Amino acid sequence: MCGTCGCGEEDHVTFTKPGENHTHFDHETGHHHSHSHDHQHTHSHEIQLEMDVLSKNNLSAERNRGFMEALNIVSLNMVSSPGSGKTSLLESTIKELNGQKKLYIIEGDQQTMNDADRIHKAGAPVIQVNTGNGCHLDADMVNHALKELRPDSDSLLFIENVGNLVCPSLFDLGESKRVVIISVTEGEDKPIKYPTMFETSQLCVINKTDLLPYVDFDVEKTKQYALQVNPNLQFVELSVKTGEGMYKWIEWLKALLG
Ligand SMILES: Nc1nc2c(ncn2[C@@H]2O[C@H](COP(=O)(O)OP(=O)(O)OP(=O)(O)O)[C@@H](O)[C@H]2O)c(=O)[nH]1
Ligand SMILES: [Mg+2]
Repeated sequence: MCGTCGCGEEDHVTFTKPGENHTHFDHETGHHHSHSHDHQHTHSHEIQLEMDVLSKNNLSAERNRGFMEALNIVSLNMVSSPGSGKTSLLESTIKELNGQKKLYIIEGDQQTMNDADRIHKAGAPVIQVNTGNGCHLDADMVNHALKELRPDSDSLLFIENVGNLVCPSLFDLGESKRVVIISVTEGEDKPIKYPTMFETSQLCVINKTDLLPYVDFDVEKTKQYALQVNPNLQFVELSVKTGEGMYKWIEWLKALLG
């Protein structure tokens, strides 16, 4: 199991491109802990284990960062609670940026090929990482996915993390920027309840604004809460469904790409 966030960890994580058989990544050589788990850890052992897991992840993340910098690949780690609209946003982005930039997608979910199939249909190269019981992607998984995906230089890589507002925030994947998505059905206090995700992101996308007339969600209050935990956070409000505000997201992406 993962000593940092407490999520269960499968011996094998799978990597699958739409229409192909999946490949395995043996965590014995990557993320797996080799010591026995008798569930008698003392508190100090747990802290040590957490530091080991995170420092090992940070080393792998730096390898990913170096690899992508060398190829001039801009990468975005898309994090949110389940169902905020990450895949929907990526489907629309693929259509909006059609032909202007080479896009690649890594999809993280515990199970299913659903999101990879959606992205494949939208027209971008994609690989699905199924994390089993794991509740976040880690840098080794992204490293392996990059080797399978083989992105071209000067491209844009989106990494859709497992839907979870807590654990993915601890794991640097080597990304250029982190984007947190919150939808208006989630409640405006999420940034102060789950501050790490908002602290470690550079952009906050507020999605599903088409639903604002039907829910009690104060956009300005949400921004204030988010700015309390991260005064430098930028915001884009949009509705993937209606397309309202999508141009602001595309402008942000284009500014990032330079
Ligand atoms: N009303 C409305 N619904 C939306 C919008 N964007 C996405 N949805 C819906 O929200 C649901 C979840 O969207 P997804 O794109 O699958 O969300 P996700 O964040 O990728 O979900 P996970 O990968 O499971 O974490 C779907 O039913 C979408 O159609 C939006 O702007 N407005
Ligand atoms: Mg998704």
